[in-house]
Amino acid sequence: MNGTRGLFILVFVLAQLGFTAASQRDFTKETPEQRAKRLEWFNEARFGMFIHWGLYAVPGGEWNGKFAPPGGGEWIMETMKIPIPDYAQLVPQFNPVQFDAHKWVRIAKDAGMKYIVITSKHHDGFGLWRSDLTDWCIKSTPFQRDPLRELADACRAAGLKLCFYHSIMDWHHPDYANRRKYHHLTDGQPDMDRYVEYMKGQLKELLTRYGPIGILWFDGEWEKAWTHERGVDLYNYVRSLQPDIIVNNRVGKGRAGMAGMDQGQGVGDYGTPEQEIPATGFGPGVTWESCMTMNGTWGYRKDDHDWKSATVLVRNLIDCASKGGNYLLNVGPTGAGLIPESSVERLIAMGHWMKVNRESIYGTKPSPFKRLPWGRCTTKSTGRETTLYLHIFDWPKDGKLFVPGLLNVPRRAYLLSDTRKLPLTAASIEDGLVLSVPLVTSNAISTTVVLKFREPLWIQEHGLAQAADGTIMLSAAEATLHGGLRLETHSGVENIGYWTNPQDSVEWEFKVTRPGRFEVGGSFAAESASAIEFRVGQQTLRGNIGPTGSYRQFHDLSLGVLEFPARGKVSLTVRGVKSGWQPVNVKSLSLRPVQ
Ligand code: H79
Repeated sequence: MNGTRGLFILVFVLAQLGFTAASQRDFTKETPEQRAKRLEWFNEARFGMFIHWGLYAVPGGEWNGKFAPPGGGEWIMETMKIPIPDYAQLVPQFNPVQFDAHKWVRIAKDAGMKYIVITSKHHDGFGLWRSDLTDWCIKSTPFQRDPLRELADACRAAGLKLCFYHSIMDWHHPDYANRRKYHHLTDGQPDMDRYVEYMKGQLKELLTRYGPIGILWFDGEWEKAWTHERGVDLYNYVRSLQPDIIVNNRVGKGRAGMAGMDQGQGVGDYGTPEQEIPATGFGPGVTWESCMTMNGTWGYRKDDHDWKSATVLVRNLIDCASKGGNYLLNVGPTGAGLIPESSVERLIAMGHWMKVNRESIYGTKPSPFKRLPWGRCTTKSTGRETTLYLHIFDWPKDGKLFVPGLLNVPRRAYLLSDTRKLPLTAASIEDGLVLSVPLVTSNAISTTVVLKFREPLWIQEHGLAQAADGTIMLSAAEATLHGGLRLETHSGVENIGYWTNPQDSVEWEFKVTRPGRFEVGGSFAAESASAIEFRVGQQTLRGNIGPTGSYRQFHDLSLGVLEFPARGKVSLTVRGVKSGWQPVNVKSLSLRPVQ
């Protein structure tokens, strides 16, 4: 054999080996047990802090004396169409000397948060760490420190997991394929492969310098520049550097809108609803985390004073836990390095609540109930014992808390806030449990009642029933949806949407105890006039809807009368009327007795 040829073959074989060694492990293929073990800490944590911090904190939403449109905190470069040289003027202004990693971590920990996700790089491409691969990072600012190192040290000392948010979309790098027109970049064509090499190089820095990282939280994956194949490759790359790391689903292309869950071909470990909490959980094995701002903006915005109350924030956390998800709550520190006081106040209030109620959040499993009229439920089980944590948002004025459908009598019942665990009286009635609780509660945000059982839970929900005045309220969340219909949530309000096919139908089951004639009303939104049809047994009723202005503007309408002649279970179905059908959103129906 010719020597040169032998050498050629050897090099070729080695190159092949090198190639397979680099890409051989497919981390998307692991057993459910391996996956569950890797995600264990995350599923127990339930509560994390999101931190959006970067150059954009300096303008705080204001550019050349004008405030950016809503969202223009971290998005200010894009919404104000700021060319790179102008945006780069922020670099010498970024000097957050008041930044104190221990203080930030203390604020998170005292609130009850178990992990921190900070923007190593947001869409503007600017790195918060001292990268060797670009000058477009913190080493070019007067702030000659490394905030990620300081946070990594502070997190380790406090026992919190540090995680990185990393934007795939990059408005600064010339090789990112979907270049911004307003940058007027002329230096050749973007080369996405080269960009990915750069991004991997940066991720390697992030995953080898700061110890174990809990999560890589990708974002900005929705543009054409990014593909499923690139997503799978990046997922495997990140896990090859830290095999135990958790990667969100925005590494790939599977995410369906702001609801954040994968549809079709997805990659990544968990779903990422943004600014919304799913109407229901997704069953065992589906992991998710709702991320949300405290006001209306992720990055610091000095003119955004639209803060959610501590009550809403705590109830959101409970809501997520009751559906088996995590709550990732955002803060946007200032250009001086401070978490805004309004955020700190709210986190302190959440911490006070968590101090008493932590046991009802961490490591809990979702609610076994479909609906509870006064709040939410989380559960735990250890050995033979099952615990229900009832989270009471609306305290019963008569001191009687009814748990509909719960047929066991608990071995013990007490208030979680009661250090003496004085027993509450519990009594079974026909279709549920009645607990005697104090007439007033000491915690108006949410009070937790603990129920302990030795035997398996016996829950039989009867569905909806008539209220004292005979009315039957049917909410979107309680409907069974047939076809392509979906339950959506906007600003905490749930409605049935995606009703683009009149053949799709909505069904409610309920119990009639006082028969009679009922006026059918409802809350609907439609862009154009439409018609729907109600069916109960042999009866039908047609109703005309809208237009109401938009799909978000709900009007209360009265549509006619239906009769429920006998006591018993009733199934009511709503369908579109084929001729003249236009999509309709439905928030609720009401059935009121007519005399
Ligand atoms: O990092 C946070 C956001 O900056 C990012 N994801 C969270 C976690 C995000 N990217 N896109 N979106 C959120 C939704 C898109 C919003 C937009 Fe707009 C509507 C982009 C342009 C119009 C909001 C409003 C941003 C600018 C104006």
